[in-house]
Amino acid sequence: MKDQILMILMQNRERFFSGEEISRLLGVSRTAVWKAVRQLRDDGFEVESVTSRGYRLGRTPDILNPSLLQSFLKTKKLGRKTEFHDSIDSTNTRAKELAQEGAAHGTLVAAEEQRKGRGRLGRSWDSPPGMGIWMSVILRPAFPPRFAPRMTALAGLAVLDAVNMLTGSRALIKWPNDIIINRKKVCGILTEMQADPDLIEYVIIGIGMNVNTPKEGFPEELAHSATSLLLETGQEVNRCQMTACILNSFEKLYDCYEKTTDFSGMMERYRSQCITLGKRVRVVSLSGEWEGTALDLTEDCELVVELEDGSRCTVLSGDVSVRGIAGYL
Ligand code: BT5
Repeated sequence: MKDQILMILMQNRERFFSGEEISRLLGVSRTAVWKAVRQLRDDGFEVESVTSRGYRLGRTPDILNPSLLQSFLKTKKLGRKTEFHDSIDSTNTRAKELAQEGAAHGTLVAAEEQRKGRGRLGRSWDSPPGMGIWMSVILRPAFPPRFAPRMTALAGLAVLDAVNMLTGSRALIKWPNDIIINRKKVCGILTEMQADPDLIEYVIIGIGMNVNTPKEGFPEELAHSATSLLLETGQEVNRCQMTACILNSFEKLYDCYEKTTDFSGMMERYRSQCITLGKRVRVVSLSGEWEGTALDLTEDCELVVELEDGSRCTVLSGDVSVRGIAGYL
């Protein structure tokens, strides 16, 4: 009921809504409405109340709240079913469980904190409470498994759009899954999939974004390579609004791609926003390390690297880390 009242107030921010109207709409008593409003205030929502006019929503706190998220969403499916946690081991792990139980396309799992946030290739992802977006979306695409890396690319472009829209900052992509502002990592994407040889059962897109993390919020070992939107822009960003903005943009790109199955336009955009291209890189894989120049990306989002002897190889995102010669970039 608290969430239903929040939804009503969110959708009518410009006007007062009387207790009587709310109680009639929801079929509950005036006292129940009053109690729920008190709970909202306890949660940090500013609810003005004026005698004979009613309630109006003021400042909203930066908490992960399903109604708050819904009020910012413009999607049909992404984020319309949600599971929110105060603390969880990993939203990707939970999303996988839900997908195996049959959860619908677009289901979102998000958490205030992850205790065992995961990166690629067994690495960990630092996910402190209340500062970032730690979320996973379940997708059920109808295209073959070899196109799954395109989902990481679409998610990356969606993150760039959302960052630009809400902060005005220009972020870039470090192939295959890092989002960079001012040469530091602000966001990472972890794509996991369950598939038969020619059919995807589900894809999980995990997105970790440092939003309001202060300098001291990062562990020592990330101090030089990680950043947050707050540190780069000086502005706090509402995490529900940013989550919705990413999902709004992602769904647009995803639906367009699914309808046309033409990736060329998106690929052009990806190439133009990818800082890896043209750089000297060190490729680190299970079979060894080698250096070369990142030349291009294939239509399947593999990196084309020119080696010292002039030969070329393509590198698959799932198998390797790519580092700049002089450090992280
Ligand atoms: C990634 O892996 O960048 C993918 C991160 C995906 C995290 C999301 S959060 C929601 C969902 N649930 C999960 O459990 N995971 C996903 P990778 O490219 O392997 O980068 C990992 C490396 O990034 C680490 O080894 C650190 O060096 C660095 N790192 C760890 N935490 C970071 C942070 N909060 N900000 C910036 N860099 C970080």
